[in-house]
Amino acid sequence: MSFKIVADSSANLLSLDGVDFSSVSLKIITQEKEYVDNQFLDIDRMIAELETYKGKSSTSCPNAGDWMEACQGADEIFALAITSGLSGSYEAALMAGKMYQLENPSAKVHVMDSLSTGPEMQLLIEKIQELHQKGMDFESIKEEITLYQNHTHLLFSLESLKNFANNGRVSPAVASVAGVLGIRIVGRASDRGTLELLHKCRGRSCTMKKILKEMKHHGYAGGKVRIAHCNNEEGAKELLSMIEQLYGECDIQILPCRGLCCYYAEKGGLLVGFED
Ligand code: X90
Repeated sequence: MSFKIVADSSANLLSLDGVDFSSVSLKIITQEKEYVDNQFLDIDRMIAELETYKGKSSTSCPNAGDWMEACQGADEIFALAITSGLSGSYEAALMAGKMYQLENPSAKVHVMDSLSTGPEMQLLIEKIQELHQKGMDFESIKEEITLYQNHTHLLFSLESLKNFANNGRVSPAVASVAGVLGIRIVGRASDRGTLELLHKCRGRSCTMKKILKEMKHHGYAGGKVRIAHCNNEEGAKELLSMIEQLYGECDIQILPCRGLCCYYAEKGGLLVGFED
């Protein structure tokens, strides 16, 4: 039985040690070029080019064919997509799952709407891997991961919602709040998988305090934390040390955002996935 985890590139993971894994690329599109969010994407260059680019830009999700291709050859597949509240990726993955099972009647496919993205997806993926490595069977992993998903959360701090607004993924009124120079937005992935704004902050110390406050409020008690950042390793490290000051040594990892998350989170953005 070959087991595989497949996730779209919003999870910021290109590979995983010890389990068969494929990333399915989203794309960032300008009138001049297309950035495919895969291992070849030079993210710093994309950010620099987008900074000087004055035209329209958008993103597109993988189609069912892209998801199908990533599943090829596997008998048991867990497929995780960015929230269906903001993207069509989950719908495409669902369709691919059905098609794959028609072509491979003995295959098992479980498609998940992460209702989130980035580091919260990473937590789900790591848990699936852990359960599989413990020897748990497909159906039991499915049950466990559904329960686990109720205990993971995503918070974020963003300096701008420009790309969200330009692509109609938040209202212009909401975006204008974040558009004020020096104002950062702290928010969360809502239970429906949409952007929920919680605080407006001026300066880094306020941002960090609000993130910590929201983590506590949502039940954080020293569990796993995954922090993804767009060109803001310093901020991620500061948050890590503040968490450890409060909770002692925890299982925390920092990783850079890949293309899709960087496009929306923009320079300075932090995404924090954690367990309650
Ligand atoms: O289908 C597409 O074109 C992709 C659209 C993706 C839009 C959302 C990207 C989010 C990236 C930014 C901060 C976290 C927000 C989480 C809300 C659930 C990361």
